[in-house]
Amino acid sequence: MLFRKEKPNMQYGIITIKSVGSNSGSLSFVEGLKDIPFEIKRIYYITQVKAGIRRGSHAHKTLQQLLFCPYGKIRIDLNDGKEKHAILLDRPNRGLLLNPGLWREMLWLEDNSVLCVAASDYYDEDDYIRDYQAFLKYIKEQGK
Ligand code: T46
Repeated sequence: MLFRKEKPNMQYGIITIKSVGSNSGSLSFVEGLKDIPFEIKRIYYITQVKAGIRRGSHAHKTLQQLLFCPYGKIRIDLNDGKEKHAILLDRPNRGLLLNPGLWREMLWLEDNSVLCVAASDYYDEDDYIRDYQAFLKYIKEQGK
């Protein structure tokens, strides 16, 4: 597993998702524990979003996720409480691995762009930090 980080201290990585192309299109695939460092327990995807819409504004305490955009263009704004960085998901083979402890916002840059997510665990609202001040406090406590 080879992850590229543009900000070495931030808890995220970029992967190139394996793809097989032919005259009849392109097929991309990800295998848990082989291509990404966790077993996939949940898949979800977000559709029918207009350009200019923002979602997210939360962090996770333990969840690891792989985000990818098989169609369209979405910007992911990351913030670890110290640094901010934006990642563009604009092609089907670009994957963004997110470790816990990152505040994220997703900005749709094109109508109907699709955000797909493979997650390391089942849905659990208790794993979310949805208040920014609570996030900053949490990060500070984790750093102790
Ligand atoms: C994340 C970003 C990238 C469920 O019931 N099950 C699920 O598996 C998920 C993901 C959500 N939900 C419910 C919880 C909310 O009532 O769906 C509703 C919308 O979720 P939320 O506002 O958290 O959606 P986003 O787009 O802001 O965030 C989502 C994920 O929730 C989050 O984990 O990292 O995408």
